[in-house]
Amino acid sequence: MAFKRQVGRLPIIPADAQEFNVTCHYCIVGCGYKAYTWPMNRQGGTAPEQNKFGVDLSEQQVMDAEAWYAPSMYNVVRQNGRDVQLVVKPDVNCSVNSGLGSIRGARMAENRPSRVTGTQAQRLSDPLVWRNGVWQPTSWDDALDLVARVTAKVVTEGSEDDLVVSMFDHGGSAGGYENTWGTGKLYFESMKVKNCRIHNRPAYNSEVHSSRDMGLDELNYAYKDYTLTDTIFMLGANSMETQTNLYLNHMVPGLQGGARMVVVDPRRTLTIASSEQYAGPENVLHLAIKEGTDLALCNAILTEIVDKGWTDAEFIAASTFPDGVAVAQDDAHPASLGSLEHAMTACRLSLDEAAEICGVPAADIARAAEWIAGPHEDGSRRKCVTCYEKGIIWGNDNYRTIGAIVNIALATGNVGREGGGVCRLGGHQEGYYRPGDAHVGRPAEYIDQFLIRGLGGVHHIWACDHYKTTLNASEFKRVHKRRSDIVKDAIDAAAGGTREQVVDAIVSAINAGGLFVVDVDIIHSQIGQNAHVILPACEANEMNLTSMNGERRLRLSEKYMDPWGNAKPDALIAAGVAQAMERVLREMGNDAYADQFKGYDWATEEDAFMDGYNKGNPEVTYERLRAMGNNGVQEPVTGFENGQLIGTERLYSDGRFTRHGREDGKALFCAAGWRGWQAPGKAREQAAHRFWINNVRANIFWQNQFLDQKNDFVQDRYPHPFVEMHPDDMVELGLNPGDLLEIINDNGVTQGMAYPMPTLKRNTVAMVFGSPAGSQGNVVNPGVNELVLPDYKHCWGDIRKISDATPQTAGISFKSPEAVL
Ligand SMILES: Nc1nc2c(c(=O)[nH]1)N[C@H]1C(S)=C(S)[C@@H](COP(=O)(O)OP(=O)(O)OC[C@H]3O[C@@H](n4cnc5c(=O)[nH]c(N)nc54)[C@H](O)[C@@H]3O)O[C@H]1N2
Ligand SMILES: Nc1nc2c(c(=O)[nH]1)N[C@H]1C(S)=C(S)[C@@H](COP(=O)(O)OP(=O)(O)OC[C@H]3O[C@@H](n4cnc5c(=O)[nH]c(N)nc54)[C@H](O)[C@@H]3O)O[C@H]1N2
Ligand code: SF4
Ligand SMILES: [Mo]
Repeated sequence: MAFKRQVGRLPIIPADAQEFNVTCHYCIVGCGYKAYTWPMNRQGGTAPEQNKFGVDLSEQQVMDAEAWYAPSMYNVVRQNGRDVQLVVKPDVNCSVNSGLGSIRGARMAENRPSRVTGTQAQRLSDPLVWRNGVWQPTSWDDALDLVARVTAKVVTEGSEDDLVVSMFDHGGSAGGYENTWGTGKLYFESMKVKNCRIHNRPAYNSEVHSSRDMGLDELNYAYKDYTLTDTIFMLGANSMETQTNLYLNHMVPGLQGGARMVVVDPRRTLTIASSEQYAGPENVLHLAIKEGTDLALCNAILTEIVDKGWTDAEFIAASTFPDGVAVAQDDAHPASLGSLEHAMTACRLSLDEAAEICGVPAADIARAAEWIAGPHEDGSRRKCVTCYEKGIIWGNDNYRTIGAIVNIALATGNVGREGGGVCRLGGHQEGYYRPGDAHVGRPAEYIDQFLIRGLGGVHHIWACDHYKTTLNASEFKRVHKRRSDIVKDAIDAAAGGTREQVVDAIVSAINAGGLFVVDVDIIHSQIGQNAHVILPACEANEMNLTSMNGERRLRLSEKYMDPWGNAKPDALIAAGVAQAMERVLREMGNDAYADQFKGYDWATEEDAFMDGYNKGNPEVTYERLRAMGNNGVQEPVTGFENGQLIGTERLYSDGRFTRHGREDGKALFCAAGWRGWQAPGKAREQAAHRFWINNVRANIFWQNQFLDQKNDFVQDRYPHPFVEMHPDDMVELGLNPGDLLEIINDNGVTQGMAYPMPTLKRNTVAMVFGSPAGSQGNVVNPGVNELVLPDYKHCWGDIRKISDATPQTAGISFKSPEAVL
């Protein structure tokens, strides 16, 4: 088992330690933490006046004592050039988490880079440029000059369409309002780049087009709605592991207070197992549908609700489109939108038809409809919160399935009201503030295929690693490497040349099919192996960062330590690129174009915030947010009174729906007819292979493991990506726990470690996504929907043993996590 090798005893936080507000930057929930720092040569004492908590620490503390922190919450970091001691611990006064941590957030401190304790020494400290066959450290000026010269030459000799950009669009872990504005201003205002994609999908589009087209922003409730509701309806999400403190601090109290829960997931998740314990198994209904059949299920639930007369007629009359078709189906709308009646012409599906398609009993579907919409005995309306995430978003027929989910919430009047809402659970926090992106178009370009086809000459990558996290990753990697190697070879051949000669060599290589790659990251990532310039960014708390969580709660997470080495905030890196572009273009005699890159004279991330977010939201400043502390304010902010920012608890409480931009304020229903597997190639792949390769997240990992890969605690538990399998399938394939296996199909191959999971259905596996030691994306086909939304979750393959357990994998526990709930 991992233990804290470098800490024998934790120092006591002294009474005068500095205190900072921290929003955990890992997941959407955005739990409140407090960071405390103090000089190396001091510590507090047990007497109340000697420690930060003001309590007598010589006494035995109660179990949930605030005055407690784990070794993982401690580190030694640099602050204003000096080493300081650091504790980052959950904030009991934050309404999001009420003092709860999680296995990820509670390791924020130990995941900071430290010269003293040696943690996260992988962090990039200096810009690196490919020279003499290796990455050589250099200055910002030198690195940015090369980026700008190559980029400027390529976009002026060709066009801005030759610049391809992969960029985060989130808050928290990378992103935030500062950084999305920095990159947004650079690529959407100074330039009009249309060949761009988002970190998690191969195009620049929305994960939830249909919800927005129907009039609803996807984050429309307050977390407290989970404690005010009668039923939680969760689809394709595993919140106990992926929105942990939303689950523990809001859903669990709801369940303990009598709410029921319906969970739609092909596998039994820890959320289901845990909810059964809190609510009693009789109050948790698991619909273990066949993968990809959510749309049929939702249509049958809607049909049952309509036929039973459980719809909210008043709400429908007041707030939804009354008559026929409002938006016809076309290339930009994979289903028509309009009245409930219109939608029903496409959605109507009987319980028996759905039972056949989904592989669950008709009686269970009827029961789900009753739990969602059946009135209470006294005839009063049932409240239901509907929530969904990646089993739906990266699922079959994204547009229509999300449309069908929102249909149910609209038909039952469960939005804009206490105990209601129909929401994404979310991934990262949000922090989107950018100039308009209408020039990108809809459907947007499928960027991975664009690069695979040999198009584009320069690739700027911000905080994402497609090697581990894109679809069709085997092919993507092959081509990306081949194209970037062409440029590396050209640079090597031009060694000793002047800057001009090297730039000419690079551009010639690009014209011969090469790709010049700039990677902005905090570590040297896998896709970073293809980069010619690597720019070191810093994380939240190494800079000030604002973002909002899954109930639109906006906070300022404060800087408490220095960036590692010469790393910088992404916003200031974007500004540096822009300034270098301006200078280079002027030298090239292109003054008009150079002028477009003016306006980046930001000295700090706060300047970027004021230039972007504050211009659209003039009430909101760092100072005011700092004063609002870890409870912040729920967006949209509507005013500032008595020293407080005024926010919005719930969207659409006036019954007017506006996200689609319609003046009538009426929500639209989606004519979401079931049509089987929507993305190309899925049905064929399913027929050709034995195993469904479900791909999932797990509590312990954060994303593609960029920090976890250098964290003993994580690596000791899972030295290889887990591939959970039914024990009988393992026996048939001659696999013992911990054996290494490979998954094979026409798209590629990946590998992992066999982990028995008796609750799985036969011929299905659950593999952790995004691992550096086995990318699940290698075996996902390139199929996307009409609007270029990937279906990562549906992929089939065959499995073969490659090795007996290694000394590391043989030594781990193969207990079901359910056993230790
Ligand atoms: N611990 C941890 N938490 C995280 C993250 C992390 O890396 N680690 N990442 C964050 C991010 S960026 C995101 S986007 C979220 C994702 O959060 P979630 O969506 O909750 O996580 P996943 O495990 O990707 O997928 C959820 C479930 O979808 C199910 N599923 C697969 N196919 C189908 C299907 O056809 N229908 C249905 N109904 N379900 C299906 C899977 O069995 C799985 O249980 O998590 C966030 N939180
Ligand atoms: N098969 C399959 N594939 C999937 C999914 C799935 O469920 N199944 N889920 C998809 C989803 S929802 C997501 S969100 C994506 C995740 O895909 P990615 O966005 O590629 O993965 P992350 O781990 O979030 O990548 C973060 C990268 O940014 C760097 N980074 C961290 N903080 C900072 C910062 O402050 N600044 C900069 N510049 N860099 C930083 C990290 O070192 C890391 O390299 O994967 C997607 N791919
Ligand atoms: S639940 Fe999410 S935000 Fe909260 S501590 Fe865990 S990772 Fe951080
Ligand atoms: Mo995500």
